[in-house]
Amino acid sequence: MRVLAINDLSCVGKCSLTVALPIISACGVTCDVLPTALLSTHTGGFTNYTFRDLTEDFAPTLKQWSDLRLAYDIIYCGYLGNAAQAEYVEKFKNALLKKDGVFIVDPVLGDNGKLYPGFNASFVAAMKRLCAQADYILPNVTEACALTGNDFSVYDKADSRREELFFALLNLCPHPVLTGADEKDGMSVYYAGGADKYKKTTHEKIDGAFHGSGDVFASVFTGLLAAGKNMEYAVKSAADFTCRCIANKKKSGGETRYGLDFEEEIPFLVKLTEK
Ligand code: PXL
Repeated sequence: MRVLAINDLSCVGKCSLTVALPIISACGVTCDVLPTALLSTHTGGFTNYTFRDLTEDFAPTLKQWSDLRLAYDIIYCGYLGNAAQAEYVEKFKNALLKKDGVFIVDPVLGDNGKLYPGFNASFVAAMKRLCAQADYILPNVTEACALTGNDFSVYDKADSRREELFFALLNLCPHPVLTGADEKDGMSVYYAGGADKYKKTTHEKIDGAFHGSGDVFASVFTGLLAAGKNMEYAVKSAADFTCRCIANKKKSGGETRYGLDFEEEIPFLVKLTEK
């Protein structure tokens, strides 16, 4: 199994590729990377970070990889450096994803009702077009609202409207996985799909904003699918794993902007791949 992870390289702060690479590798799968941008830290909770857009490397990279006849079982795309990269990602997918390969898009756009720095409506539109090409999309509630043109303040904490939001995502992609739904009895993930159906898995709610949680979830989900697990197992296990990492972070009391300490849970992840 061979995965291509398309995401930024934030040197400090444990998100994107610094999470995807170790986690997908721990699932026993080759993980190649296409960095979309190089940042000194991620953009959440830090100031004065550097940002180097790597779009100009995309065309020659695709040329070389096509010449090498690389072929991927899974392409997993996360944070993009600009809207134009979305079209390039589609080209990578068309050229390098195996015929029966799986395309996963984590539409990294924002959190807590706000878009991340540098993103605007045309960036959201480009990400939406990419989501329409995907087999699985993994938005949080903020991203789901942005993609479906819904108002976050209406859907945040409105447990009864989650179902509506999930079905709106189903118009975009056959297998949406809606993460980080903050509900009365815990944090839920909505998934599955099918005409008028959804399933959900609910985990303990831990107060606080934990940076990089979405990337940990998406990486475990991708790694477990690549390891041959089914979607339901991958969703539930990714939620379990992320929840354990969040609990550890809460306990250690470290600054949340430095990301989750997923490393100590790697042995647990390896066990999840063996079940
Ligand atoms: O975790 C999402 C993410 C990924 N990459 C960069 C980010 C963020 C969120 O802030 O800034 C560069």
